[in-house]
Amino acid sequence: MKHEVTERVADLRTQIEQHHYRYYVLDDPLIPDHAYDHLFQALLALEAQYPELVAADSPTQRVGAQPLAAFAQVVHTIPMLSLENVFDTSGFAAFDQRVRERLGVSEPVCYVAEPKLDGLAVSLRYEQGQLVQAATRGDGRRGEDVTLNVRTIPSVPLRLLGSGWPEQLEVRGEVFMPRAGFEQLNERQRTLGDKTFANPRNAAAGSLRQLDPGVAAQRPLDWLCYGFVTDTRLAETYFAVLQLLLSWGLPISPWLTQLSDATACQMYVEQMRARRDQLAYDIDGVVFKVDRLVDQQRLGFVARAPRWAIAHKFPAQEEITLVEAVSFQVGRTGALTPVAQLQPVTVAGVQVSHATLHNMDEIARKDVRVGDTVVVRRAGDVIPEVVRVLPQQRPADTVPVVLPVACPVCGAAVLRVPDEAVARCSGGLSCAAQRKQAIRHFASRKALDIRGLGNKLIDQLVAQDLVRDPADLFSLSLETLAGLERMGAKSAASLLVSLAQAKQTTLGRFLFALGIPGTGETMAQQLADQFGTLEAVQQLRLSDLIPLKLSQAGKLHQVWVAAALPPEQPVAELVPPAELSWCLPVHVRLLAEQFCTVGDLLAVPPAEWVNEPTCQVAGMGDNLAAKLVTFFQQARNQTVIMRLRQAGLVWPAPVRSKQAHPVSGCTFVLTGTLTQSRHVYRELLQAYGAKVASAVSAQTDYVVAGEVAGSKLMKARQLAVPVLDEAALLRLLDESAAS
Ligand code: 9MJ
Repeated sequence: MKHEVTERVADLRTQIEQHHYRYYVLDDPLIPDHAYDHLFQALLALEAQYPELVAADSPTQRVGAQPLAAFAQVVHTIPMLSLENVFDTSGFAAFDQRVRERLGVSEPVCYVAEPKLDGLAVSLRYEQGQLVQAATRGDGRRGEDVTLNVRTIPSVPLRLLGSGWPEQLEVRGEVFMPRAGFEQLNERQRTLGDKTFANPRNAAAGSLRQLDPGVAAQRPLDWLCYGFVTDTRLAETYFAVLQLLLSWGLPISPWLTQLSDATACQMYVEQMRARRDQLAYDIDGVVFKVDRLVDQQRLGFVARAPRWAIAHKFPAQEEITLVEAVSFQVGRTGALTPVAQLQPVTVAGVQVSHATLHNMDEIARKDVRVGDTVVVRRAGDVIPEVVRVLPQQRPADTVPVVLPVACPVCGAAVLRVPDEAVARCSGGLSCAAQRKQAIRHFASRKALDIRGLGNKLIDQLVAQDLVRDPADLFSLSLETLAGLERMGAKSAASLLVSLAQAKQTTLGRFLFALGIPGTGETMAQQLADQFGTLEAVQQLRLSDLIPLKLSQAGKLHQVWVAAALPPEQPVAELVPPAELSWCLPVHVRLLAEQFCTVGDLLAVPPAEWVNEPTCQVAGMGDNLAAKLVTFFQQARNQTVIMRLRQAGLVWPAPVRSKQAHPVSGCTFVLTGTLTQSRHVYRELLQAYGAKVASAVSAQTDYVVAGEVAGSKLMKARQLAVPVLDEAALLRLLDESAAS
């Protein structure tokens, strides 16, 4: 019996470790979360029953140690190195030159590239495959023993998987906190009234240096491995060793790439720079390492850095400057956004003189005042934002920011919806700011793409009251246009041509162009795909979009019965009961669609309250559904839509053959440089009923790879997902269309 239990425990541990690896290291789970939880609970139960079977490397033993009084010191047998930095192509070229001179070669050297994580370097020692010690870098020679905290990081294996690992293995890597986890952690800290962290790096450092591993376990830490110290040579190249480490359960960067020369390295820098903001975590550059390990050995070290590696640093994304004033911008839906006017400063290579403060709640939370010194952050094309105030540098005469009572553009009252962070101008389309924004949006590239209708022109058209809503654009005459400032007869004529061209559109673009609050490009396209016609979308009822679950309806029923409401009271006037936190005004509206009065509502048994939902839109929350339905119910919007159709806006009828197409329902991932923009391929594939995903997983049916495809191609090969080039993709679509 005991023998059977021991075997069962061992079997559960192996299964759990495998699934853990698929989930945390490969990002590609095989089983749903609840199935994993089930295995975990089974192991916990057995270990509770047979405590003598509990082992330190059991997946149940990540947390549980008592807090420490202090960290022990660890002397690194081989010092932990840092990296030399370069900041531009010429810096890298000089490095490459030095490498080749030292190696005495004239041909190009192969490098391996990976993003440079902005976290804390750690060294992990495995003996006989068991994690025995984890230490911080410290000063490179001595660090702190953070084993108990590192054990709580889910992507750190407590014992190595597979076989072939050396008995003594030391691996090195970076512990970091993904941005989303950092935001959540700060949110939690704020709610608890605890100290928040300035950035993910500080949060990771603070978490790793927690004396209580129970606290560290609550922190969303992750890590990636990029180094190793062994007695024996595991493979010929750094790249091959890292693949081995991955097979033993140690996570490596999905962007790890072998590059054949310095030119390829520079292309990699540009690619990562462009991708920087899409990654889930902060990086501050890329790292290049000479791939061949014998070459690394020959190159050796200088002081505290290897001669075979270099960090190509990106420009900093955060700078410090002064808030000179705060003004308010009015957006398309009337939202007032506070904007800080800054003393100009260069951030990540671009001059910044304005930064968003998001809304009044954010201003209060960050306690930003005019006259403050602040940290501004600019990431890619995103609008720069004020991250935080430096309170020590606050002068005595700072001025708090107050929300204006009247719209700075049209003077209408500014209203704040309770429970919403935004304040809005109540002027609607009579507010020139809202009109301008609505028309800009309508004409924008992803909407109707009206070429030649720039912002200056829109400002004039609105200011002179020539255009009050998007439909007015289509009745502009050549004379009117030619009479405007900086418009000749020629540009006026060409704008009319653009307007005529823009009338041929797609339903997805049209829905997006309408500017339905909360409905972006993807949602608009999804609505078009799912419902096929404008009429179908216009006629949607809340109950078509949100199925109110019977259990929810039952709870509402109980609460309202208990409240003994008068039967003649209209359902639309009921207030969501405070004790049901999920219940929002939208749920009341949902019921009001079907029941007029409280009497009608309570007369029906709960099981019959709600029709089976006819449709649900993936990714559409209750509030968005409510905004969509409200939009189409408003008379003003109905009129604009009618006038646009009268002006001749048309789109192709829905393709009904979608279901029949063999790629319909397949998931594609596009990677590498394609000859046409990804946008074009995405629309094409979607038109055939296929989905386009951003990450490769076991659910991916095809990967379409262009030039310089990187980690996604690698992952596709790992998972044996079919890879197509562009020609093969077009053949697949054509052949199947013909058959
Ligand atoms: C980071 N921070 O991502 C190294 N690093 O290699 C990578 N750091 C490194 N490699 C040798 N990817 C010393 C430090």
